[in-house]
Amino acid sequence: MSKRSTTTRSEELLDQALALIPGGVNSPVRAFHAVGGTPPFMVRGDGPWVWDADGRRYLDLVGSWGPLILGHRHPAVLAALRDQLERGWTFGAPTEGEVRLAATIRERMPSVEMLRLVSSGTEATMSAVRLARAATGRSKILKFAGGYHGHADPLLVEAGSGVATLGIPGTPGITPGAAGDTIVVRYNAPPEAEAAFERWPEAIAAVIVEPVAGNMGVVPPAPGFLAGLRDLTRREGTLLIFDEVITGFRVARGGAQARYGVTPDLTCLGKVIGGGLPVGAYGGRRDLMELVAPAGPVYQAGTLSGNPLTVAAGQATLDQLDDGVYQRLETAGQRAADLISGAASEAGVPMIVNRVGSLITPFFTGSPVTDYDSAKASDTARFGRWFHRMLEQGVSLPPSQFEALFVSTAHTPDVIDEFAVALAGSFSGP
Ligand code: HOZ
Repeated sequence: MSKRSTTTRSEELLDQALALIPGGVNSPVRAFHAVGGTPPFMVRGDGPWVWDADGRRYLDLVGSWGPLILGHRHPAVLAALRDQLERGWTFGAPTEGEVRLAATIRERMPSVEMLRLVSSGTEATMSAVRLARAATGRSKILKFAGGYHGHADPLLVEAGSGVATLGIPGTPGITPGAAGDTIVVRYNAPPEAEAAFERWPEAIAAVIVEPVAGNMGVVPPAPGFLAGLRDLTRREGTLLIFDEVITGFRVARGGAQARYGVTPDLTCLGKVIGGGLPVGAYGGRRDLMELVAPAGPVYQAGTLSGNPLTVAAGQATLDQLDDGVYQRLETAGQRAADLISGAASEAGVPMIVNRVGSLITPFFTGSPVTDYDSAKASDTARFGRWFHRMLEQGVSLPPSQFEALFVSTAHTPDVIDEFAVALAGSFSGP
């Protein structure tokens, strides 16, 4: 087999990785399959910046896909991690830190009366679905096309994120039984959800929804969509699960449920609550959570759940997030979105920029993006060309049209000025 010629350290590392790790990456969205080229292998981060193995510096708008709401190596998070490291990093036993973090989450998100910490968003959604099935005695789950809730079998059907990016059509490895229990309807289309309940009466255990879709690109809920789901699920005896893995403590101090004033039965969390270390959580109504083992019979467990380092980083992160921070994130997000729209319109490129707080997706289309079909109408080849021009200018964006840009508190006005410079001329050309 002939070896690819290599010129950069990232290319060398990718060559080695391809022989050892599927696709050379440990999560598909990191590969550059949708945009072409070699992903820079990162070695260091600081504030809004990351550096690759070839010493190039990038303005980071990936933010580790959401957790780094304070940017890289925030001093408070670093201090909390150092402090915990000195005392040990896993005990397989309860710790005071877990209790504090749970109390902080409940105080900011009152619908989460009790919660269980796990190690990833996938674990959180998977466990919430199991709990919903146990609590209702029903089998089916209703989700929305382009919604991504991690990679548990029943939730991968018509999923967004990497599944959308790679255009994976079916669900190889998933049994017809698992897929058959998942009903998929259009996001922001209440009549479709209502029709599903008519077709499968008393069969749907839960509706699971990203209250702001973030994995088909950012798609805000239409006015009344979430409240409509709340009414519908209540009427039908079905649980409403908000997947706030991306939006939790990102779009408001109390998450999307506070921003839109709709209270779910169960909430899934991740990303921000771990401050950049592996984490997930599911929680909600006390009567439901008391069904979880060992309080109740619904089994779920994890060796590193509530890991002390994760809990320390998560607590230190949440401790920074006051109202002023959300105001700053809103302002920075608005300015970044305006700059992208302005540069695109100057170049005559049709573009819709969707934004909720510090979550942004520029869609290469002239028509509103309200669901998965309208997201897929984007010119993904043009997105790829723009992505590479920005990378050349030293800006690291998510390598897919169907993801969100994440602005952090480290994206100060000066840093956004640098983004503006990089944007200039980035939409010119084909
Ligand atoms: N799915 C998330 C991004 N939309 C997390 C990143 C990943 O899948 O690796």
